[in-house]
Amino acid sequence: MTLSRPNTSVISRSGPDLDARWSVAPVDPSSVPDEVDAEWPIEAQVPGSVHTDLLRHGLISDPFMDSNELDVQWVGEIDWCYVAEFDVSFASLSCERIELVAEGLDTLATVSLNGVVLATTENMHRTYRFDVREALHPGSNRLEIVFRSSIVEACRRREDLGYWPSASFDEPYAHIRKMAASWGWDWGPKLNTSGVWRALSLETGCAARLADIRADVRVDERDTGQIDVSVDLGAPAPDGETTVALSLTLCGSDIATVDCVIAPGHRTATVTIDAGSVERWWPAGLGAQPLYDLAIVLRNGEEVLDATKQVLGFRTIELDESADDIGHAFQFVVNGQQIFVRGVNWIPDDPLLTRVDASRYRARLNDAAELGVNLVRVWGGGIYESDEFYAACDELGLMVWQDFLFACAAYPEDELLDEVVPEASDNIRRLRSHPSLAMWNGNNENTWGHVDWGWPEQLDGKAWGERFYLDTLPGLVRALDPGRPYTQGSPSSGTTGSHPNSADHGTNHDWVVWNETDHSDYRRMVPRFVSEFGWQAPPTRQTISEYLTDDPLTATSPGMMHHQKALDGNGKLERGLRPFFDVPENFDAWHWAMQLNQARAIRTGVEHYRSHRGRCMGTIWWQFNDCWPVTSWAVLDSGGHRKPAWFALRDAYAPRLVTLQPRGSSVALIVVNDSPGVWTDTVEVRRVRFDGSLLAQQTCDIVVAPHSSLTVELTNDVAIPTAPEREMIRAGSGHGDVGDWFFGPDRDLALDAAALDVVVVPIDGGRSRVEITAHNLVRDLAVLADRLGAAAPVDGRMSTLLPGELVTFVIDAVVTPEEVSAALYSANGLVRGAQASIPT
Ligand code: BMA
Repeated sequence: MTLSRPNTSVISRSGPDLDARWSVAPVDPSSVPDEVDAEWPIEAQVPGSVHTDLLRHGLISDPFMDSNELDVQWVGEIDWCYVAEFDVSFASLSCERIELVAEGLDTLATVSLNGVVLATTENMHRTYRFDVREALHPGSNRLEIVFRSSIVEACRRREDLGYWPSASFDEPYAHIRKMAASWGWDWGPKLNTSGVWRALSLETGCAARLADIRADVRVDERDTGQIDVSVDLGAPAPDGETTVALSLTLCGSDIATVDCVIAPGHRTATVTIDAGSVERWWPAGLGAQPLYDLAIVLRNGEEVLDATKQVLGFRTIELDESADDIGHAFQFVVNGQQIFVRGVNWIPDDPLLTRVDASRYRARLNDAAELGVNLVRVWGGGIYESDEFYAACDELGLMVWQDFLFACAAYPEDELLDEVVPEASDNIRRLRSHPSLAMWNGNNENTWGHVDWGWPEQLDGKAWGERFYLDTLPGLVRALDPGRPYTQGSPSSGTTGSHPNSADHGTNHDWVVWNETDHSDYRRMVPRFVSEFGWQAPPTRQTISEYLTDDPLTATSPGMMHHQKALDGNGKLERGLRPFFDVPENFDAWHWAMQLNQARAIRTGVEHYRSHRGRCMGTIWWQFNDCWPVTSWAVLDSGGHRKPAWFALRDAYAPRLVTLQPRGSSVALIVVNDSPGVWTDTVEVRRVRFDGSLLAQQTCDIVVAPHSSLTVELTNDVAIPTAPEREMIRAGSGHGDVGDWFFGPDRDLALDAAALDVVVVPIDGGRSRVEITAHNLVRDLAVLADRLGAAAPVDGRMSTLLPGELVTFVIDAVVTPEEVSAALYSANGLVRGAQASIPT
C-alpha cells in the first residue's frame, strides 16, 4: 500500500498515469481464425488480458454464453505482443535508480524497451523490477512485451521433460507458474489468458528505498503491544542523514512515533515500537477488528525518498496440531481462544482476473461475512489474491488460510525450484502484515494424490513437489513470516506415518459423499477438521437465463451440459437425490430438487460436524463463489445471486445452533455455542404428528458455556415414533432457534401437497411483506427470488412449517399473491408429484 511514492509513475494501474498508449496484436496475424475481422494492432488496456481486450473490441463473443468458450480457445493458443508508447522527461533520467516494476505479467513474457531485451519471465505470481537506466530515452519510448502461449509451452515441456500426473483433466499446468485453473477446472472454463494483469510502473529515485519492511506484531497477556520493524533499503543509505520515521495510529489518533537513523553505507535497520495498551483484533463474531496504521517514511535530510503504509492488528494465532487420544488435533487458537472454524473455500472470482476489482471483492466478502463465516481459504489452484482482498478480510474479521499455488498435480520439482522460491518470497512479503492471514498451506491435495492416486508408478522415480511442501515453503515461512502457522497440505495428517486424508489426524477432504454416496453419509465419520466437503447444484434461474439460450432448456440440454464441468456431474446429482426424491423430469422441478438437495447436504454435513465440536474443530465448505455460470458446489453463483444453499449455510453457521442428531439408536438434542457469551435458554423438544398434534414433549433448560456444546439425551417418548412416516421432532429455543428431525427420507414421508395462505402487504420503499400460513406440514418452504422474474432480492431462508405456523418474508419489489405463489417451492412439491399450491 503506497502512501506516496513521489518518484513513481504508474504506466498502468487503472488508468494511463504516464499517458502510455497501449496496443496489442497477435505475433503472427495469420494464426488468427479468418472470421476474426480485426485491424491489428488494437487499442489495449493494462492491467488487462488479451481476452478482455478482444471482448471490448467485439472481436470475440462472450465466453460465458452457451458454448462460446470453445470458440475462443484459439486466443490462448497463440502468441501476443503488447506495446506501450510513452514519453519520459529528460529530468527523470538523471535519477540514480530507474526501474520498471511489473507486479504481474501473465505469463511467458519477453520484455523489451526501445529494442533492448530487459528480461524473459515465466511466472505470473511474481513481481519483477527491471533496471532501465540504459534503455530509457528522453522523449518517446517503446515498451514491448511478447507473451508466448502457455498452453503450447506447457505441452512442449510435458513432451520434452516427461510426464507428471495431473488430476484436473490431465492438463499440463504443473509445468508453468500460472494459475492452474486457467486450464479449466471441474467448475471453470478453460480461458488461458495473456497480458499485463497487475500494475506496471516506472520508479525513479535514489537507489535506497523501502525495499522490504517486516513488522512483527506482539501482544502479551496484559494486552501490551509491541511491533518489531525491520527495514531493508535494498541499497546502501546515501551520504547525509537517512532516517526511517515510523508512526503508529489508530483511527487517526497517534499511538507511537519512532525515528531511526541509518548511517551512510548501511542498508538495514531494526526498531521496536512500544504501542502501550492495545485493542486486540478478533475473528468475526468474537470481537472487534481494530486496525492500526503504521506509516513509514524514508528521508534523506528533508527529502522524502520513499513512503508507505501497513495496516496491522494485534492478535496472537497458533495452530494446535498436538497428539491426543484420537490422533492429532487441528485447531486454530486466536488470542488464546480455541476457535471452531466456520469457513468457506474461495476460488478466483473470474477466469478473467482483472475484472475482479476492489468493489467486487468487497461485495463477495461482505456476503461471506453475512453467512457468519470466520475463515476464507484461498485455494491453491487459483492465485495469491490482490491486496484489496486481504484488506477486506482484515476489516471483516475473516481469517485467511492461504494455499501456496500447487493443486491436484505432481510438480516438476527441480525444474520449478528457481521460480518457486522468489514467487513464495514475494507473496509472503506482500501478505504477512495482514492480521487476517491465519495460515500458509503448502498444497491442495498433492500430498494425498501422491499416496492414493497412483502417482508414484507414473512418476517413475521423478521428484513430484514434496520438497517444496516439507522444506522450501516452510523454510521460507520460518525465515520471512515466523510465527505464522504452516501446514504441508490440505488434506494432511500433520504427522508422518498416517494417511494424509485420515479422519483422526489433521485435515480431511470428504469427497466420498459427492462422488459415491449421498449426504446422509457425512455422518459416517467425524474428522478433526474438514477443509473440503461439498455438494453441487445449478446456478440460479436468473444466471441461467442470462447465459444460456437452450430451447428447450433441460437438465441435459447443450448449454446446461457445457456449463457442468464435473466428471459425471449430473449423474452424481441424481444419484445423491434418489434416496430422498425421484428425479423430476420437468426442468423447473429438477432445478429446485437439486438446489434443495445441496442445501440439505450443507445442513446435514455442517450440523453433524458442529455437533461433534471438540473432536472436530472446523469446517470449510467447498465452495463459496463461482467464476462463471455453472452447475457447481458454490453457494453464491457467478452473478452474486444466492442459491438456497447460501441460506442453509447461514443457518448451519449460526453462532448458536440447535440441532437434533442421531446418537446410538436414538436421537439427541445438541446445542452448540460458538459465541463469546454464556447461552442460557429453554429448549422445548416435541414429537408431533404432521397434523400438528402433540405426541410427547421434553423441556430442556440449558446453560452452554461460550465455545462449547451440550448434548441432551431425549426420552424415548420424544425420540421414538409410533408412525414414523407422519411424525417429526421439533426442537425450539426461547430465542427462535429451531432444529427438526424426520424419521425417514422425504420419499417415505406422508407429505401432501402444500396448503398455504399467501398474504401480501405493500410496505415502504416499493417492498412487500409476504405472510405465508401453512395448513398442513410444509417442509423446506422457500420463496425463490429467481422465479419472481425481475431482480427482487428476497430472504430465501427455507422454513419447515407445521399446520397453523406462519412465516414472513420481505421482498424488495411490489408483488402480487399470485406471483409469490408461483415462486413458492417446498419438499412437498417433489414428493409423489405434489405441487405447492394456495388453497382456494
Ligand atoms: C477439491 C478441490 C478442487 C475441486 C473440488 C471439487 O478437491 O480441491 O480441486 O474443484 O474438489 O471436485
